[in-house]
Amino acid sequence: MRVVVTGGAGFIGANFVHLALKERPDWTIIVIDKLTYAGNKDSLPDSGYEFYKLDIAIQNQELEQVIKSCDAIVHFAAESHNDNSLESPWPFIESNIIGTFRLLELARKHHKRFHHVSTDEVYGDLELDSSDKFTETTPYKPSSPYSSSKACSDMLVLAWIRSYGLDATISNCSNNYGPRQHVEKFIPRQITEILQGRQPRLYGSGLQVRDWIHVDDHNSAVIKILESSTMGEYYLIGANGEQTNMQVVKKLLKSLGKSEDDFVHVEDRAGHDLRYAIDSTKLQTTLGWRPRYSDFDAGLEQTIEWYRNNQEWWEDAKRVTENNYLKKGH
Ligand code: NAD
Ligand code: TDX
Repeated sequence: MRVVVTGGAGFIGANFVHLALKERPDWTIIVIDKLTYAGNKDSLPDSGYEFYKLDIAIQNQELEQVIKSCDAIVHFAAESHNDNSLESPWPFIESNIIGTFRLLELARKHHKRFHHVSTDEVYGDLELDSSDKFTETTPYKPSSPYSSSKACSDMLVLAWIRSYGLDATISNCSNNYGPRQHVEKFIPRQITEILQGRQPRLYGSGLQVRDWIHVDDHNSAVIKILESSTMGEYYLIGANGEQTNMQVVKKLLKSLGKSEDDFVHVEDRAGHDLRYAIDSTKLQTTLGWRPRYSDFDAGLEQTIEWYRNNQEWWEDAKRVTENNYLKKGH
C-alpha cells in the first residue's frame, strides 16, 4: 500500500512514519509537508520514505501527482496550537479548512481512501466536577479558532462521504504526548523550561484537565482504522489519561529533581477549555484496539528522557518560542 502522510514532519505525523516503517514494512510511505515552523525534517527517520515539500492549501500539479500515485491518505497536516490561533487565526483557516478541502477534492477525483485526523476539541469542554466523557454522538461546540477550524474540516469530510461516496473515515483524539512534540506545547514546554533552569508556567488556576494519550497509541489506532474500518465510520481515540495541568507539572518537577511547588501561574488563555475526556468504547469494541501505554507516569518518564537526550532537536525552536511567549507576557 502506498500511503501519503500529510504533515509527516510534525509531531504526530513523524511519529506515525517511525511506527509505520517499523510495523508495516510492506507499506510505501510518502510524506507531504509544508515545513512550517512546526515541521522539522529531523523528526523523520533518515531514510525509507519519499518526501515532498508541498502546501496542501495551494492547488498544484505536483500535489495532484503525488495523490494520484497513492492508495491511501492519512491527513495530519494542520496548524495545531490554540495559543497561535488566538493571536493569528488566518493560517488555521487556510491550512485546516482550505487545505482539507483541496485534499478531499483530489481524493474524490482519484478515488483514494482518506483518513482524517481530528481532535476532541471540536466538542468544546466538559465541566471540571463531572464524570461525563465525549462520545461519537456529542454535539460539536468548538471554543477557539483552532478547534473551530478542525470542526469545519470534519464537516467537510462528512459531506464528501455522504454526497460523493468518498471512502473516508474520521478520528478525534485527545491530547498527545511523547517524543518530537514542538516545545510550544504544554508538556515539552515545561520539561524544557525545567531543563533550562526556569519555572514551569501554568495558565490560570492550573486545574484544567486534559486526557493524555501517548502518540504511539494514537497512531496505532489510526493504523487500525485505516486497515479495518468501513467507509464513513467515525471514532474517538483516548486512553483514560485524565490529569490536571498542575498534576502534570508536579510530576515533571519531581521527576527532574525539583521541588513540586517550583512553578508559577501566568495569565490564563482566552476561552480556555476546562476539561476534555474521551470514551473510546466504540474503537475498542468494534476494532479491538487497545492502548499500549496504560501507565501515564512511565510514558512521561520516557518523554522526559527523550528531551534530555535530544537538546539539539529543540533548542533553536525553544529560543523562538519563548521569545514569542515573552511578548505575550508569559
Ligand atoms: P504539528 O503542528 O506538530 O504538525 C503539523 C504539521 O503539519 C507540521 O509539520 C506542518 O509543517 C504541517 N503543515 C501545516 N500546514 C500545512 C500545509 N498547509 N501544508 C502541508 N503541511 C502543513 O501538529 P500535531 O500535533 O502533529 O498534530 C497533527 C494533527 O493531529 C493535526 O491535524 C491536529 O489537529 C491533530 N491532533 C493533534 C493532537 C495533539 O495533541 N497534538 C490531538 C488530537 C488531534
Ligand atoms: O505553558 C503552558 N501552560 C499551560 O498551563 C501551555 C503551553 C499550556 N498550558 C495549558 C493549556 C491547556 O489546558 O496546558 C494544557 C495543554 O495545552 P496545549 O499543549 O496548548 O494543548 P491543548 O490546547 O489542550 O491542545 C492540544 O490537544 C488537542 C493540541 O495542541 C491540539 O493540537 C490538539 O487538538
